[in-house]
Amino acid sequence: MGFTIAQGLLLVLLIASTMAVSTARPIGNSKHTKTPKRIIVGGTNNWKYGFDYPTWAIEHGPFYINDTLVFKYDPPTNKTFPHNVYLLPNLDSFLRCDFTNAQKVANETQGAGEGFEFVLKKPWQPHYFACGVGAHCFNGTMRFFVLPIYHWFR
Ligand SMILES: *[C@@H]1O[C@H](CO)[C@@H](O)[C@H](O)[C@H]1NC(C)=O
Ligand SMILES: *[C@@H]1O[C@H](CO)[C@@H](O)[C@H](O)[C@H]1NC(C)=O
Ligand SMILES: *[C@@H]1O[C@H](CO)[C@@H](O)[C@H](O)[C@H]1NC(C)=O
Ligand SMILES: *[C@@H]1O[C@H](CO)[C@@H](O)[C@H](O)[C@H]1NC(C)=O
Ligand SMILES: [Cu+2]
Repeated sequence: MGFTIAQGLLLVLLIASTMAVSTARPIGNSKHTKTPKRIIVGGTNNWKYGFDYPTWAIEHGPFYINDTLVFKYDPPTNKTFPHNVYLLPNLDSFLRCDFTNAQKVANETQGAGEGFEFVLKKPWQPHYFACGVGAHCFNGTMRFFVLPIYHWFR
């Protein structure tokens, strides 16, 4: 499969993000409890076009089993783009933003208010999140990858 330079860079970032699991969290740091966390995707940026979610995911990972990812986005109006949330089936579809066989987990209105909550239940399974609207995934960097791990790897 032919990779572009951008796709190659993304792959390097993904590998770096999984390796960060072993280096980013010093053992014995008392700040790290076992209570699942509620994490707003993008922080105060919420879920929007053009924010760098791949980097956000690296900087805020690793993510743990039972942590909740919260996607916040306004319902579509005349002035705002709609957004939604899909899970892409594999790394290749993620790199190409190919929504064939993707699973829509939140529609255009579910990000309103407290946001759409996705609980990370499946250990060691890569989750490829992306927005399925227009070019939001490919050109708007509305995509990221998480690999939920168990707390005792902390
Ligand atoms: C995750 O939450 C479920 C339901 O509350 C619980 O049964 C399970 O033990 C939790 N898993 C971990 C790894 O904490
Ligand atoms: C949005 O667009 C519709 C149709 O173009 C219009 O009727 C409505 O007044 C607009 N709403 C706002 C808040 O601008
Ligand atoms: C989005 O999903 C919610 C919850 O399933 C549903 O109530 C709502 O009608 C849906 N909205 C659209 C625009 O499909
Ligand atoms: C993304 O942007 C590039 C360059 O502006 C453009 O050529 C391409 O068609 C866009 N991709 C999509 C899926 O719209
Ligand atoms: Cu979007």
